[in-house]
Amino acid sequence: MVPYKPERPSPEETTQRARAFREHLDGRRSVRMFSQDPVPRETIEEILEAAGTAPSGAHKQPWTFVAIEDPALKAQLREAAEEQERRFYDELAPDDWLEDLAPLGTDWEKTHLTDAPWVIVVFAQDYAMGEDGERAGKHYYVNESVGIACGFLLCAIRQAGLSALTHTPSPMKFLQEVLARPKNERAYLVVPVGYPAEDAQVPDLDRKALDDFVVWR
Ligand code: IYR
Repeated sequence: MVPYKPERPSPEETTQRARAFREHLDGRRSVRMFSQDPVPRETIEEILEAAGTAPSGAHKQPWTFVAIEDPALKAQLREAAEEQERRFYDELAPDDWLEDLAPLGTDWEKTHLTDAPWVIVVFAQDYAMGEDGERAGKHYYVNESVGIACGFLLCAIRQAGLSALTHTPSPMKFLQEVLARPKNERAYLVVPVGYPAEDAQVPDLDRKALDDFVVWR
């Protein structure tokens, strides 16, 4: 154990700071239309380091982030994703799911995978793997841990002044193959990162009011 002495703002200051952060986060929108303008690798490194500060079960940090800028690999990813998505929209998705997606204007086409300068693919490690490729230890609360790390990732992207999309192509198995990830890793989330396109549009949606999602006791 080591001492922990973070700064200690006054109670009033905690409100101000919480409000400022809330307002900043409230301006975040998921973006599906990206500019091809470049984003420095250094920015992505900082964003990934921020994600890596997330808490995790038994501090096992059970995540791998694959940061892709190679246009050929992004194109390969897009082609594979669109193949899955075509099947999803044409065959697999039940009608009520398609109805729920209609206001978002999504379809099988995934231009963000080639337009965004970076595509981060997040993998969850269901167990630890040794150098020899054999199971080497347990991981705990993997979904919770990786989910929190993705939350940190999205906050860091917002703080950098960039935009992202949380894309979950379904099924996601192809990502493990295209990106040649080991067998202990399971694709969790695809996050294109960049500037929004000049003419980007987002759905006109509201967020739940506090009273609609909080219970005070
Ligand atoms: N994976 C599909 C469908 C999709 C599902 C949900 I739930 C969304 O919020 C958005 C899309 C796609 O990416 O288009």
